[in-house]
Amino acid sequence: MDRRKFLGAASAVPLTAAMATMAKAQDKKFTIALVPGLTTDAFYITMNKGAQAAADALGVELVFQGAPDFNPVTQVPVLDAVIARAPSAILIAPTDTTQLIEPLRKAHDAGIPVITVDTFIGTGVYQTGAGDADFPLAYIASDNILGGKMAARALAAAIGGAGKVYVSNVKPGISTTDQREAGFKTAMAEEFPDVVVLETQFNDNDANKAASQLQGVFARDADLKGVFGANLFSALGAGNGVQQAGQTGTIKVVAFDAPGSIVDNIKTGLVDVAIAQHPAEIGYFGLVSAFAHLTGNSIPVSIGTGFTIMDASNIDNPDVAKYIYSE
Ligand code: T6T
Repeated sequence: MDRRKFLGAASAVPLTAAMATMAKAQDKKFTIALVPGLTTDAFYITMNKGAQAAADALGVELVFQGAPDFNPVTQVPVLDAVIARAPSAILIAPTDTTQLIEPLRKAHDAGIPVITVDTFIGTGVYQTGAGDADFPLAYIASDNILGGKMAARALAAAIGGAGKVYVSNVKPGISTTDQREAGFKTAMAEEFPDVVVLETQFNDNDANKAASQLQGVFARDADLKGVFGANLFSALGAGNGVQQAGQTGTIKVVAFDAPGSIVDNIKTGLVDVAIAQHPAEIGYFGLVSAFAHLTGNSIPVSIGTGFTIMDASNIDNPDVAKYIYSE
């Protein structure tokens, strides 16, 4: 066999096999459901855009179906309805690490592959044969512990390395925001001994509650130096609270997530730093992973997406601004 023929033969086999699988896949139109934490959150709207871009490229029908608030009580009936329609696969941001295990097992038992995006169930370590929540095929998300540490470093820098701060958070039991708080507290304890982290305030994803909690903390601790808003609504509310207390620029705000409203707050000086996730990439890789699995390929059990740190110095840079969430 001459060299050209040899090369052709060597590469043709896997290539043809892959193409045949793809072609077979495209004979059947897959329908993939994306169940977000809630439908009206710019984070999940942006995730859906990324998933839609992949779906368009692969000829997949994408169905975006979720609840109006971030709550297992409203998410589970939506999930049940999605399972009843027997999609080819489900991408879901579970709203609670334990309460979504049994509802998602129903999908798994019905033969519907499950991939979790953004949040996880159980420990988030899947396909190990251990525990009762390892059945999802993959987890695709930001590294939320790292994100919390990044927030701590940004807030410590903003307050000059000393003083009282607290975390404005959603509620316990959400993998992402639990991990952000844990990462934040670890970094503060290990790297910033002069920062005092006060008790976390839980706002149930209600920005108004987060705003009044800020005022409550400030009333008790008038020397409050900063707050970390651990997700979009926590950060927005904490910022509003700082403004309502007349403390703009004095009480520093570090925000997780980057909707247009937070970017506006960076421009007015209310928010110092926003840690933007890359939700479009989470949606894109989620969709591609589901398609790869459905067409007979193995997929990574975990995919981590990145962050972009936004502040007044870089927010007008198009390479940074492209990560502002869609509304
Ligand atoms: O921060 C995101 C997401 O990562 C988290 O799981 C829930 O809150 C957001 O959707 C922002 O509102």
